[in-house]
Amino acid sequence: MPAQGPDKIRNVVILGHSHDGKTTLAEAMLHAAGATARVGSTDAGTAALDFEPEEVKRKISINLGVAHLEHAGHKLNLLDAPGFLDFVGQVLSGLRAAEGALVVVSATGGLAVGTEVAWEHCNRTQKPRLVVVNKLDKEHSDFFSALAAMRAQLSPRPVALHFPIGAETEFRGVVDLLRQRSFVKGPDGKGVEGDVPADLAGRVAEYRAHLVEAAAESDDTLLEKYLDQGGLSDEEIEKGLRAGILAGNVAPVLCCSATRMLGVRTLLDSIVQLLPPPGGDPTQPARAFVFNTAADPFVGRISYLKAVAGCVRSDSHLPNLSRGADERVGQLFFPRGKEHVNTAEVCAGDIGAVAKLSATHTGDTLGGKDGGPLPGLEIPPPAYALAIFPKARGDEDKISSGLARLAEEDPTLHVVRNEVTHQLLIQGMGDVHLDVILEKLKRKYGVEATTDTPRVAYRETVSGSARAEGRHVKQSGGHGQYGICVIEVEPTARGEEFVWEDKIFGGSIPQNYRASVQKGIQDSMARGVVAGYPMVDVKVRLVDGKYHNVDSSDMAFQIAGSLAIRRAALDANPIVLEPVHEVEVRLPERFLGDIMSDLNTKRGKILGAEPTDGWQLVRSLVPEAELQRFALDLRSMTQGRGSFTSRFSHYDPMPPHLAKPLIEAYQEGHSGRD
Ligand SMILES: Nc1nc2c(ncn2[C@@H]2O[C@H](COP(=O)(O)OP(=O)(O)O)[C@@H](O)[C@H]2O)c(=O)[nH]1
Ligand SMILES: [Mg+2]
Repeated sequence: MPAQGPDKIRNVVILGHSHDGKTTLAEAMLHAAGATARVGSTDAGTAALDFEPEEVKRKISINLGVAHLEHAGHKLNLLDAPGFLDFVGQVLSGLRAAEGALVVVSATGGLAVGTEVAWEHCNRTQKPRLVVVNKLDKEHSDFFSALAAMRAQLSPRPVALHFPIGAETEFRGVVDLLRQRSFVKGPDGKGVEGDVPADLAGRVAEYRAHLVEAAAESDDTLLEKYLDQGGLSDEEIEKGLRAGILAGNVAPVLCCSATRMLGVRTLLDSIVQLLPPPGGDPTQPARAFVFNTAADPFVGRISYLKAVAGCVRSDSHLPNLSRGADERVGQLFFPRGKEHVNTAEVCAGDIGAVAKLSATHTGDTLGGKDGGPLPGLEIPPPAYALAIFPKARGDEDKISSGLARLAEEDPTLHVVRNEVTHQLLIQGMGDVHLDVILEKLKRKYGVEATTDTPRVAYRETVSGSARAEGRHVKQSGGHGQYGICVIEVEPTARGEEFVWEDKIFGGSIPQNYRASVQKGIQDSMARGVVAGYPMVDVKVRLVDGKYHNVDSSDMAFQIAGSLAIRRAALDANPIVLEPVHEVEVRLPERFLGDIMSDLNTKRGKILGAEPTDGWQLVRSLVPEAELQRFALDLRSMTQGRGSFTSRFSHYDPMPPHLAKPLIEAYQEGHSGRD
């Protein structure tokens, strides 16, 4: 493909509800433009864009599919995003690289959650968009009710640009309301352009009037002219539409059937005609943004980049401004699914990819005259976590290194070790996300793992005071062991961790052995005394003891200290402290009652609820133990519309009826220890 200026490029992210036909439509566009020899099918597992085994198996897109085609003298880069909510990270990557969005909607149902979510993504990122109503070949499909449902609930309000032909009987093609021409499939399968069918003329005129009105409203001078003269020229309508789309006030709606390849060329025309070009100056020094990464076990990392200025050249060096490193750029290519079309350069506005960058990650900026890096990607915080264990002993290192590689390609995956529970945790967007991670771990890095609900990092403390003796005396022959200490414990203020008081008068324990007692106590507390969790917020007073000239030792006093703290703590009303999170839930108003009662059963405290245009923001404090499945519960409760963030707030005493079993179970397991 010849080098093209930015005005001849369109970068389009394809968004929408899962299963509404995004990937199939992208495949249809690639084939219609002659970029692929046959139409890939997601059902048969032959889609160029869904080529990873995890995608083929589930028949869903997981990764952002990137492919290019040429149409009407323009280069189109298609970014096929997954509709499944767990893979929002890939949607954000696609949004970042595209100037325009194509929202795919099925003509067979009401307004789907995924459509609403896609709409919000576009609104938030101010993305000009086209909507395409797909599956019009299906029985019971209905373009007009799909349009009405969108017009009733979405803002900016969608307006028809296409009118379906034969929608009631057999979908055959479309009328372009702007050009007032019809496009149907002829007997030889080729597209045939013609006049508006006479029987549709009345309704076509009615829908065209809406379109003209929407175009006129985008611009004051156009509106004036429209009101004065009662109409606009075709050029003015197109100009008005483009302005309205760019400003986010108009969203034109097209029709198609991806599987029948109907309406696909007119869709390509509209993308070229109505969505904005990327901009960028090819004569400036090269500068590129890395919007996505794929980990390939054979090729290594593949970085997807968008040139924002100049031309990035194969076999060159560019500074990575985000990491302050020099990066060697090898062979550049234009991806078409897993197929790579090599290129010598990727120029301003265009999208390309390169393998084996050494220091560069998703969100990084390469090169550029103005020094600083572009803002990185905004990645939502993880919502769901699992503890991960190797199936085979000794695979710990393989798991860690495999996960580290997977986290490089997926910024929504976090791998952390919990310092209190010592568990390795994987955190992500939902259960399917983490499921896919396990599968990739096995396929790409040959290591099998199991998962479990993470242990909660409880703490323990005392709520009363007590006095106890720790006695470690063994003097039967040889060098004996002798250490006796008496301590008193009481709670401190929350957060003080540990307070040590030496109240020994005289020399019942010499100075150096007092330090041994303290060490024994603190080591025990770190390991857990009553329930196996670190003991905190305890004041320990050393009040008395005994030593022996010959048999006493550092170790004997350490053991005495640990015995003393265990006895004292058990007598001082031990309690378990649990981590409490501040949780902020955002959800549509109609779910407010449901979320309140759910948070109630989760022992949550509601701090407040704030309405913001149809949505509610509910703030609450919820124990971590109750939050482990919250992402899944919230999703099913709100059909995926709700989202939440949570962050650690503080530790609170756990209710005794929940703490008691933890303490008893631990004591049973450790009763023989001293
Ligand atoms: N009848 C019909 N089925 C379609 C059409 N487009 C997609 N499908 C089917 O819808 C299902 C989901 O398609 P896919 O492209 O994977 O959806 P995505 O999740 O939005 O990418 C598959 O079974 C497709 O064959 C269409 O225009 N007509
Ligand atoms: Mg898909």
